[in-house]
Amino acid sequence: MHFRQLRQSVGTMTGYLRVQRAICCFTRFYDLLTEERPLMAIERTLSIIKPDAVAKNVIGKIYSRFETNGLKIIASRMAWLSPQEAGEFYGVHKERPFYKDLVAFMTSGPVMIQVLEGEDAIAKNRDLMGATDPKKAAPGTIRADFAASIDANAVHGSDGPDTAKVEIAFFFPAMNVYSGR
Ligand code: IDP
Ligand code: MG
Repeated sequence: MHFRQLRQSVGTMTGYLRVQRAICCFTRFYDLLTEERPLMAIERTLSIIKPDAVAKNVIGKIYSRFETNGLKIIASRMAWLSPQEAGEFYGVHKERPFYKDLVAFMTSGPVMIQVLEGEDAIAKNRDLMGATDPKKAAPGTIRADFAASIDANAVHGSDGPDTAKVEIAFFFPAMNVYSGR
């Protein structure tokens, strides 16, 4: 074989290897892009620290539970609700026997209202809150630790995406205007 022929075939081999390496790189990059990852749903939910917990001076402790569990407080305000506000907010329970007591309790003192944001924020907040009746709430939940009864049960949390949207707009109407999501 002539020297020139040898150089040509070496050149062809090098080119072939380069193409192969490029294909390999592209395939790896494509795999990385299309790799199956769990869907991360960033949600927002409305939380209220009820008059009993505000009176117990545990706003900070409850906020700390949110923050250490990946929920960000992206809006907050303290308010003393009027019977109209509390009545409208809990309008879905209008026909329930406890509605009047619920409105009376929610207007018995100031509340702390916040929007929490994070991965699966709605369900995560409900998990952190515990069952409606603190006697049935799992140990370590907010209601198990800070609530005294089903009436005075420390916190409110939206129960689904639709209610979260309506409840956030109820207390923070501007968030609907400026929210990116
Ligand atoms: P939740 O706050 O766990 O979402 P809901 O069923 O939405 O519970 O009820 C709203 C609020 O009404 C409760 O947090 C609680 O304060 C009150 N409530 C619910 N069920 C009863 C009851 O059977 N007796 C007295 N109060 C109740
Ligand atoms: Mg509810």
